[in-house]
Amino acid sequence: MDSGSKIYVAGHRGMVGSALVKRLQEQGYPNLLLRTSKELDLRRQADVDAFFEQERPDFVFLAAAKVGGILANNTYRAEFIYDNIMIAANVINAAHRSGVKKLLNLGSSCIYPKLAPQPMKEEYFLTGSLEPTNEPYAVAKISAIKLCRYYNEQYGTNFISVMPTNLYGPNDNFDLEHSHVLPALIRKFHEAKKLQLPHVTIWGSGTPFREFLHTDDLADACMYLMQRYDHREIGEFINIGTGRDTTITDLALLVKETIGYTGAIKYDQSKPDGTPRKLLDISRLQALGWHASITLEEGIKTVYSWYCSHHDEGAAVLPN
Ligand code: GFB
Repeated sequence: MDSGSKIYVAGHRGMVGSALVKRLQEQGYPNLLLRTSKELDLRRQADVDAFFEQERPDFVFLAAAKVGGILANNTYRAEFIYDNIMIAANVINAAHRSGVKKLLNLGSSCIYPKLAPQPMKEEYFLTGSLEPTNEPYAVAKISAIKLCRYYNEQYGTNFISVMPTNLYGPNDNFDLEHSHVLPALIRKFHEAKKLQLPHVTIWGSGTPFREFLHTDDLADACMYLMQRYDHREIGEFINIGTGRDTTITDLALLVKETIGYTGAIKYDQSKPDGTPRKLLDISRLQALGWHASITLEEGIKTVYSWYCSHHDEGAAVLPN
């Protein structure tokens, strides 16, 4: 990529896409091609083909997806598989047809078997059954990995896939039903503090482990890989994570402390736990010279400040 390259970021309004746009701009890539989902519905093949034919981007970051937390994944199962397969198939096929030089496809750590050994190495892919709560999303993401791989093999394209762990950052979804755990906890503890509620209820048992990566780190890793490595060096895909995880209870305690809430934590065990643990093995990424730099403590503080300035009337009031 050079400063004149035409770069399409699919999903630029989302949490990941917006972090990529910020990073691309910071690194001096002004020629960005951006379309909202209203302007271009990526599920419609003819529209996607016409867009690529007309615009002919040099590079593509495929960050568009229908995403959500455990309950959204488990509820809107048909939409999660259909929308995500259509988006991936249309963008990857159009990128090939229009001669895109390189494409980076964003997946998810839920592509691994539910009970994969920990930490999860890339070679554990497709060695066991998936976690049922996000099987539709995972199958779509697995299809996208395979599309990239087989287009590379048959057509000689250079499409790389990356599998990030659980992500958080600005522009996340803070809806209590549909969001992931971290934005949900930020909102729950913030509102409980403001309204002086006696307790906050979190879902499941609190015992599952999750690994969290800030989207600024993810964007940095994506740029690093896009600029330096092609699909032969990356292989079928590569993990992106921090190498550290935490239980949901410890995460809740950290958010509680960051926000300065003093009430109790209760558990709603009628909600699913999901997979017990999904820590990524990041040795391959480290061997390529990249590591995360934002700690979970710092990341939660900055996202909480972002939440307060975008979703709440009052400014962020962090305890000392
Ligand atoms: O982040 P999350 O929704 O998704 O939930 P997954 C992680 C864990 O946090 C689960 C618990 O064990 C939840 O039960 N949890 C506790 C909560 N309180 C809450 C809460 O208030 N809201 C939410 N949402 N969770 C998703 C997949 O799985 O991970 C997607 O469904 C995707 O497909 C994404 O792969 C990265 O980590 O379980």
